[in-house]
Amino acid sequence: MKFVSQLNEDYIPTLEIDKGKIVKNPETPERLKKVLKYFETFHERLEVKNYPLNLLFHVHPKWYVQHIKELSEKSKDNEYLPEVFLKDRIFDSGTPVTFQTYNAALSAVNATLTGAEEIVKTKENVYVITRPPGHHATTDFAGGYCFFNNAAIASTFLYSQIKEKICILDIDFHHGNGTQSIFYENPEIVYISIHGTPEHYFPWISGYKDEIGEGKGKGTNFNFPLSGKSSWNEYSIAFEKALDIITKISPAILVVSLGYDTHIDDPIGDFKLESRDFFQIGYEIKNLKIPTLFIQEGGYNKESNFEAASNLFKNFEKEVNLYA
Ligand code: OKP
Ligand code: ZN
Repeated sequence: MKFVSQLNEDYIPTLEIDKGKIVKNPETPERLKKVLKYFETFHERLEVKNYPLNLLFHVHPKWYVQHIKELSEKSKDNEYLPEVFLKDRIFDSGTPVTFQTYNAALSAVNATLTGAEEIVKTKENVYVITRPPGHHATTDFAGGYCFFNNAAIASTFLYSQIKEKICILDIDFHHGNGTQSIFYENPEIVYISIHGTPEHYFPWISGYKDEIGEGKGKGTNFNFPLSGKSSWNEYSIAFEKALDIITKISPAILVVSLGYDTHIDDPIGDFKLESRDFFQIGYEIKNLKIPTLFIQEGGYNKESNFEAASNLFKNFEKEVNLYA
């Protein structure tokens, strides 16, 4: 399969507030370098293209995009931590803005759209290795290290091209509150997420089971909140259910919001998935036999990110069931 990459190496946020203390921000280019190296060795790279801002405006209003640009410009000499969330349009204190934020977030969108265009043209699987991530960004709020919602922009673009159902499977440890909210009333783009329960984990505000969509989208949003410390035993039950939903819907394209922060060695996520569990994840997604666009979300340990990615894609690209 092909991959496209944009790590935005000049975008390095350093600050985050956690439990009242300034801590080191983990969302850095370093975290994905080993994953990228692995892909560079074995896979064909697509060059990132630039797309019109209009594709962004289908998800985020112009004023919000402009606002993120202005916040970045104002952060020329000083990384900026949001203070008044409704004014800053950033909903948490873990999402600082640097001078490079706007360009990086925009480049991540372009990388993602490059992958999306390729899958429309070829119906072949693509992996977009990029940052900053996107699934926490709503139409007009940044948060959780996310500014523009890469997966939502790609899915909106995909739907506009093929006019057939799209499913988004979000397997980052955190609930993709942004993606859910963007498609909450949209029956054509179905959101399915498995994550640490919002009772105990970021983003706190959504990800409950009873959030099923609204209006025409009622019944097309699916949340599987799990208790922290879940291992493959518990995780696999939710994962099977998620895959059953996808099989029933039979979308033309599957978008996977792919986070490796479900791995036991991740410093932020709390699940206990082992490296070998990612073999099974790869196998089962492969078994759906639906063209799949993988979009990078979280994963904050360089080594476990590599273990998870290499195992997942090794099996995604062949067909062996280690657990059978
Ligand atoms: C982004 B992604 C903030 C502590 C939590 C935010 C975590 C964002 C995860 N005070 N930080 O879904 O991996
Ligand atoms: Zn996450």
